[in-house]
Parts: sequence; C-alpha cells; structure tokens
Amino acid sequence: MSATLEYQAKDYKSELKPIWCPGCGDYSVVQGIYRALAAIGRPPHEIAFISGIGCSSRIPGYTTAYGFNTVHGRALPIAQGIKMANPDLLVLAAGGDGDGFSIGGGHLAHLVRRNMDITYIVMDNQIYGLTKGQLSPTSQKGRQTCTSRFGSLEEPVNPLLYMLAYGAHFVAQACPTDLAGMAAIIEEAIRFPGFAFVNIQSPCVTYGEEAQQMKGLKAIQESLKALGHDPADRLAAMDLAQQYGTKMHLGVFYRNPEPPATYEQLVRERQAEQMKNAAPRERILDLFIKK
Ligand SMILES: Cc1ncc(C[n+]2csc(CCOP(=O)(O)OP(=O)(O)O)c2C)c(N)n1
Ligand code: SF4
Ligand SMILES: [Mg+2]
Repeated sequence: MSATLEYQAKDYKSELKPIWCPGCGDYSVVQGIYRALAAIGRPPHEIAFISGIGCSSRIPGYTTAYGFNTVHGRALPIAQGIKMANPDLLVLAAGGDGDGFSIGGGHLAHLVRRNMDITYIVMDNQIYGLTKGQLSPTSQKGRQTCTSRFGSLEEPVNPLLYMLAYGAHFVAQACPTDLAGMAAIIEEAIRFPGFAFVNIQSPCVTYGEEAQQMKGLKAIQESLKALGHDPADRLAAMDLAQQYGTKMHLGVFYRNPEPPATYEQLVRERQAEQMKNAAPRERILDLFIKK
C-alpha cells in the first residue's frame, strides 16, 4: 500500500505534452487532478486511470498513473474490471459528455447500483470536440453545429439529475473558473468510499459557444456552499440539479453521510465466507479424480 513519501502535483505530471487546443478547459482539469492526487498522496503506480475516446479522454496519458485510453464509451466497464481484479488500486475514470452520456450512457446506471469505489470525472463541454464539433447529448436545444445547421431539436440530458436519480452516493460539479475549488472537489470525490461522480464544465474553445467559455460560465456560477445547500439532502440536490444548463452550481450536490458497502467489499466478504467450507488447495485435484 501507500509509501510514507510526500508527493507533489508535479509527481503526477507525465512528460507527454498535451495536444489540446490552446485555452481548452481540459488543461485546468488535469491540473486539478494533479493537485488532488498530491493531496491524497498515493504513489502513481498504485493508480489506474481509465478513459474512453475524445479530446478529454487523452487525460490519463498526461499523468504518471497507469493509464488506458480505451474505446469510445467503454471507460466504465474496463475501470470496473480493473477494480475487481485489484481492489487496492485507486481507480479513476474520465472522458467527455459524448463518451459518458451518449455511447457509454448505458453503463452509468450499472456502475452506480454496483457502487464500486471508482471516481468518474466527465469533462462536459456540450459538444463532440475530437470529431470536430457535432451535437453531444448535453448540447442545448436549438444549438447549431456542423451537423445541425438549423439547430438541435433534442432536449439535452442532465448528467447531475441522471446520477442522482440512479442513486449515486456522491455527485458534484466543478469548473476551471475555480481551479482550487475543482481540485478540492476531485480530492473529496476520490476520498469518498464508493462510486463518485464529478461533472466538470470544461470549455471547448474551438467548437463551444460564447456562453460556454470561461467568461460565460463565470457569469452563471454559484457556490452550493454559499447557497447554504446541505449535501446530505438528496431531494434538495435533485431540485438544484434541475437548473443544469441555466445555472452552474459548483460543489457537492449530494454526499451520502452513511455510504453503503462497495461491491468489491461485498465480493471479498463472500469469498471469505465461501472459503470457510472450501477443500484445502492440495485436495482439490483429488476431489475431481474421485468424481
Ligand atoms: C465506437 C465509436 N464511435 C464513434 C467514434 C468517433 N468518436 C470519437 S470521439 C467522439 C465524441 C467525442 O466527444 P466527447 O466524448 O464529448 O469528448 P470531447 O472530445 O468533447 O472531449 C466520437 C463520436 C469512435 N471513436 N468510436
Ligand atoms: S477541440 Fe475543444 S475539447 Fe478538443 S482540445 Fe480543442 S478546445 Fe479542447
Ligand atoms: Mg464533449
């Protein structure tokens, strides 16, 4: 397990130079992740960082953790397999709004109900950045893009409400407009003993709209703490989450004060229970031969 060494943010920064567009919000997100990991202090070789495909999904490569830039929409099943195989690893998953809520959307409910101790960070820029600016599931209705010249006819999904409705025990939102706050939220999510979801409004400077750039986001940001929100109140969290797209609430919407056991804990307990009546290893072959 963890060494007693002290880690700094720079210890989690790889030598790979990001190829994001200058000004992309994802630069700040990776900084926030470095800071959060340094505060937690697990050595990089004890961290597995899994992503899907998209601009945002490049993020594991910019850290010194073990990383896997997997398949579009499949970060979560792979992260769960890794956590199951080695529950002592700190497992992070990350990706874009398209990756997480469109092609990968079907995996969310199952990870939430399984409650594995994985932190999932979505860089929500309301667009498909990597493939050059098509509509994403969080694009606002009426949004014009190269694939929707006359404006989108679809309602956007609400990631915060999705997660709360699925029963997630930790749901938060952050933004690069407040880097220190974002790092603190990521740290809190990682420390939470169970599945934790952080939606990060991360501006796409190349294909994003004016209102979704730093200035526009700053204008609608509101700290949940300053509003006096109680993060133990799930219904109040759902109420606030309805304002996704009009207000940008920063902070923890919901943190279950009594988090239930994780899936990996339950599996370990069951294994221990089953092993009580199991034949000794050296006799297993004999048992097969007798049959
Ligand atoms: C199975 C599959 N379908 C489609 C694609 C093409 N594709 C790659 S990334 C992407 C969307 C990226 O958008 P998002 O997940 O929001 O990430 P961003 O680039 O905005 O960070 C798409 C459609 C793919 N790589 N694989
Ligand atoms: S296209 Fe958008 S999301 Fe992708 S790197 Fe450029 S600014 Fe960032
Ligand atoms: Mg996107």
